Amino acid sequence: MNRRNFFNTAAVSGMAGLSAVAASSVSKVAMAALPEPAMMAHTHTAAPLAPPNGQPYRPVVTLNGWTLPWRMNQGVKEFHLVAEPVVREMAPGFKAHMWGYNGQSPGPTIEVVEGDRVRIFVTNKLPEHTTIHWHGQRLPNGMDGVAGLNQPAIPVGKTFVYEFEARRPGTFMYHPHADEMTQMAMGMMGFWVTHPKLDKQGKHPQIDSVDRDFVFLLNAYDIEPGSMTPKIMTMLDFNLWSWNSRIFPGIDTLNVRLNDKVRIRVGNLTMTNHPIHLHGHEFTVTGTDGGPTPKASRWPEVTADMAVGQMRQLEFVADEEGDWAFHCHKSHHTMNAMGHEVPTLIGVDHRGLVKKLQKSIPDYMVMGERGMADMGEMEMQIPDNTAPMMTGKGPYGGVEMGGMFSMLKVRKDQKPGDYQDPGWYRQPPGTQAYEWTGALPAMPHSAAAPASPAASPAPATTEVQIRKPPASGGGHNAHH
Ligand SMILES: [Cu+2]
Repeated sequence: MNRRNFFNTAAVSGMAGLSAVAASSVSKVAMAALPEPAMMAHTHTAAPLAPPNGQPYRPVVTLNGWTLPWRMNQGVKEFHLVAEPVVREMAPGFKAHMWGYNGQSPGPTIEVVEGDRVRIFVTNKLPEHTTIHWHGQRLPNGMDGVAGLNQPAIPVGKTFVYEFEARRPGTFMYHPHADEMTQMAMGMMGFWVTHPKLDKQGKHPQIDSVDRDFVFLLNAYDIEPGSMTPKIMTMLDFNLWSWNSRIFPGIDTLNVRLNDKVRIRVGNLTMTNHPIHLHGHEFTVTGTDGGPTPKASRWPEVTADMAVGQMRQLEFVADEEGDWAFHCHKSHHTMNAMGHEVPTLIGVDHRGLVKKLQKSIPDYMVMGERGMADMGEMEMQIPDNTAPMMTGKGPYGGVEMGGMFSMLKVRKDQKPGDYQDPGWYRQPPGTQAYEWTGALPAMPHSAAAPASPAASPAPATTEVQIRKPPASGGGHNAHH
């Protein structure tokens, strides 16, 4: 990494401290013509960046991210992205060596208005060439960013300029289209929002104005427990499922005021689909990467599938107070680094088996015979610099979640424009599930499954299948 001189410039209001950086490898002459690249040194959710010039709009909030400031140059919005190695803290105490933009992975969100002329300087500080593809945008063919097809790749140390008009409003993504497999596996991606031009009444026929507008990307990494660098050859077997390169409990919550109209824009740059599920409310999908959906085509949902390479824009009125889970519905995606070679052991009687098993699998230990909830409680020994599989504490105990999980927090007294976490919700008395302490009717007993292995020894006919983990360690068998 290049040595840097950090110095503070204007702070984005509230939570985000913003620092600009002058890189020693870029000469002063070059810097005079280029907009200074804004850098971000931390992973907090930055307060929305109110547009200092150009057309007005309600800015978005990037979960555990920030919006890239621009410079107006004779009517053109100029941005400067720096592609470079970064260290991203994925959860408190867990850092990953990634590639990204302007100090973070994902890169900063770019926000413009329909009709804006946009110029983006892209400086390549990676150890290999790169480009940027502006996923979903209408633009001249030579600005589309596919290396070899639309342009020569940006060599190491060079700066290229992309320039086009933001022709249609919508939600877009950006990512390299050069050695994509490596560069996206390493975390190079970002969001782009083009706000609509409004009519004289301040309205758009298909795009409603909202009180809160959140954006984040779905991404996935394969980082061996104890190591810090994502493996780039992985196609399916990722072990870290993240939102904006953060994993629960490292993902900030989405904090809103009761009865706010809320929009959440979610882009999927992983290699599998993610059914994103919201508790307590119904939403409609109001837009895709192709633009706003016709109003007559919208229906209520509580789960929307985000297919690979897609963006979905969800909208709802947050009219139920509380802390509502918001997560991917694939249960393996709400877990952190885990071994995939673990057989299902619920109901298996381990007595007498462990010693025999340890002859062929020396580090074998009993796990999972009562389900996997023990994992959330157990203080298991894990390698340095990794994340526990299921973790996160709520006000009533372990949440037993990891990965793609956060919460929508709806509060009556959340101030307009305040995005701070209000803390845990206190349910009004009499509105929480409670223990029944009265008499119970006789429980009919299923013959098939003993309730607990300790209470009923396994019958002699039980077949036990144990699969031996691969000798190599198989990549990420963290929990043996
Ligand atoms: Cu998922």
